[in-house]
This record gives sequence, C-alpha cells and structure tokens, in this order.
Amino acid sequence: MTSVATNKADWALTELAAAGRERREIEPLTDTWPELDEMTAYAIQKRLVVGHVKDESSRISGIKLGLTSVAKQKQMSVGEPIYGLLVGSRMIDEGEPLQIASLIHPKAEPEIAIVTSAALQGPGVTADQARKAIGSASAAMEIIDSRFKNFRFTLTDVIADNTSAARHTISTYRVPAEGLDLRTLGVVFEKNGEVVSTAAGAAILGDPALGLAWLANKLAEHGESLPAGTVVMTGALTDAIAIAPGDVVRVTIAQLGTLALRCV
Ligand code: OOG
Ligand code: MG
Repeated sequence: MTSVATNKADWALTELAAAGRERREIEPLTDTWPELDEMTAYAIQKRLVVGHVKDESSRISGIKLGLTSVAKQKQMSVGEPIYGLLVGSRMIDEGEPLQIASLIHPKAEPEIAIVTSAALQGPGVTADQARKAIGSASAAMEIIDSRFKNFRFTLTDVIADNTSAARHTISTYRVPAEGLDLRTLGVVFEKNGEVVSTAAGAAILGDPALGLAWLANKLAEHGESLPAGTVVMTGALTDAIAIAPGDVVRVTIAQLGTLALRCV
C-alpha cells in the first residue's frame, strides 16, 4: 500500500467503526475513494474486526461467505462471492431474541452453516476436496446490517464493511455430512408464518462445497488457510428480508431441521 492508500485506509476504518458504534448509515467508501482495491478492502475488514477484540467472546469464531447465490448477487448488484469474519459475541443462541434497536437497518437471510473436519489449504482446492472436508451441516440465519445507506455498495465497499455481518444464529442440531447431499436439500424461509422464499442447497454456487473451495482458494491469496473445525456460513440461499420488532423469521432445511428467530 502506498502512504496515500494507508491514510485512506485509516480514514475508512474510522468511518466504518464510527458508523457501527453510532448505528448510522454512511455513503459508500468508493464514492470518495474509487480506487479502493480488493486486497486493501480485506485488510481494512481484518483491522475493523480485530480492533473490536476485547476478550475471548469478541474473537473471530468463524468465516462467512457472501453473495454466493444468484439471488443475492442480483439483489446487491455484485457479481462475485466475498468472505467476512464471524465474531463469537455476535452469535445469537437458539431461542434468544434479536434486539433490533442494536442495529441500523437489519435484514435476515437463510443459510447453511458447516463445520470443517479437515484443514483446507489453497490454491487449487477442488469441490471434491472441499466436500470431503465438510464435517457437519446445520440450518442457520444471518442478520446482515450494512453500514451503507440503502445497502448500496460496490464489491470493495462491502468487503471493507466485513460483508455486512451483524449477527448470526446456528441451529445446535448438527447433522454429520456423511451421506448428505447439500445440493438437493430444500429450503423454506418464512416471516411471521408466511413463506417468503424457497431454494435448494444448490443455490450456493451449484454446491455449497464449491463455496468452501472458493473460500480456501481466496484465503490462499492472503497467505491464509482454513483449519479443521472452522465454522463457515456458506451464504444466503435467497434474498434477504427486512425485519422489525415483533417479527419471527424461520428457516427450514430438509434433513437439517428448523431454526426460528424472534425480533424484539
Ligand atoms: C452483503 C452480504 C451478503 C450473503 O450471505 O450473501 C451475505 C449484503 O448483502 O449486504 O452475507
Ligand atoms: Mg449472509
């Protein structure tokens, strides 16, 4: 990074951190910094998340994929996947409500969470290798909350903003991956008892295992790898929906069961 980029990265970090702390929307970073590149954006993301580590609970607890489905890529007008960092203290335990007032303009989206059973080191990780490294799968939901006004952003904005990651909830019912074909699992997403969208596991790049392979290969570009035992949220299977106090959102995935979240 040049010193100009370093100064701009410091500025971006301050903007993002303040917006999150004060729960307010900001304009995309690239409105004033169009040259923001992917490597710099991932470096900002890491500093943003690591800057919040105060104790064990605020440490990085997993990784999330974003924009891995056609539905999401279309909704957000960004055509490639991204990854972000999950933090333990932002996980909502099953049965615990989501406090809407703690967020800016949250949306909920249904996902499949997996836990890896083997380390993956890119580059060159194939779907087959990734599939064999999936230990278990669970129904999950992510609550995204972009710091950017109206969720308007470019690829590098959303990467720097830790891919809109705000909260996540993962079913404690973990299904061993052996014999499970994630591609063919049906998904029903409901809000207040009404079906808002449906999908299948294959909505994630044709196979969630391809998402995992993409992640391992992307991390390799940053000199990082995926250890065994990593929790990975594989990305929204359908469009995200806005949520407000009083709403209940629920995802049901064939063989993985149901997970509900009450908003207060
Ligand atoms: C970016 C995050 C996308 C997903 O699962 O696709 C994401 C956004 O839509 O704000 O988490
Ligand atoms: Mg997501």
